[in-house]
Amino acid sequence: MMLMRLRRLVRAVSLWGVVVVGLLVFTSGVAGAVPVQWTVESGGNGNWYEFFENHLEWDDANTFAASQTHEGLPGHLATVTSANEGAFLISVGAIPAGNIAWLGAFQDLSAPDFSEPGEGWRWVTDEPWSYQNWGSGQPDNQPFDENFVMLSDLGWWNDLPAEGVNFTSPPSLLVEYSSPIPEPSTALLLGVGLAGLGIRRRRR
Ligand SMILES: [Ca+2]
Ligand SMILES: [Ca+2]
Repeated sequence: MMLMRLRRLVRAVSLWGVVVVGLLVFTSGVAGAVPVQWTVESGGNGNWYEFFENHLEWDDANTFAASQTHEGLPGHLATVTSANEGAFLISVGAIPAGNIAWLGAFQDLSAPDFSEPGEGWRWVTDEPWSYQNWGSGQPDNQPFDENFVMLSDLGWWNDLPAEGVNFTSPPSLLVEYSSPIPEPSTALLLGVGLAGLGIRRRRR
């Protein structure tokens, strides 16, 4: 009798264990989606992108993204630096329908070219600010302090305050995993070196 009761108890405990582990897996699964790669073979940059449902103010989202890694590559808030990159993100549904996500873009208020609402924008990776996909009427800096960029599920951008929509509702975030980008000076030296090699070859 005692033994049977004990067995029943063990079975009940292990069942609950399975349920609890299942719940833990489920809840942690909600926070991050599966990273998707924009492969070099398909014309991409080889980087990975992962949507996180975490709703954080921009600075905390930026810190969170930088703490993530995938396949040994460091994360950062995503930088959309070309129309092709933006189109790729839409094609794979990187931002689930009905969601918005922080990008790694901010307005440098001390930059020499700063002016509201459209100038002084920078990427967290120091990539050149040459491509933009602002939504209609954006950036507007309205009502004030909109110095960070969100990406919509449809691909357009909007400037928002660090605290998010209406200063109370932070977007989710999109992490990009990429190889560290070479310093411009290193890239330039490499380019000059390669050009020099080309000249020497041609002289032979
Ligand atoms: Ca602004
Ligand atoms: Ca705005």
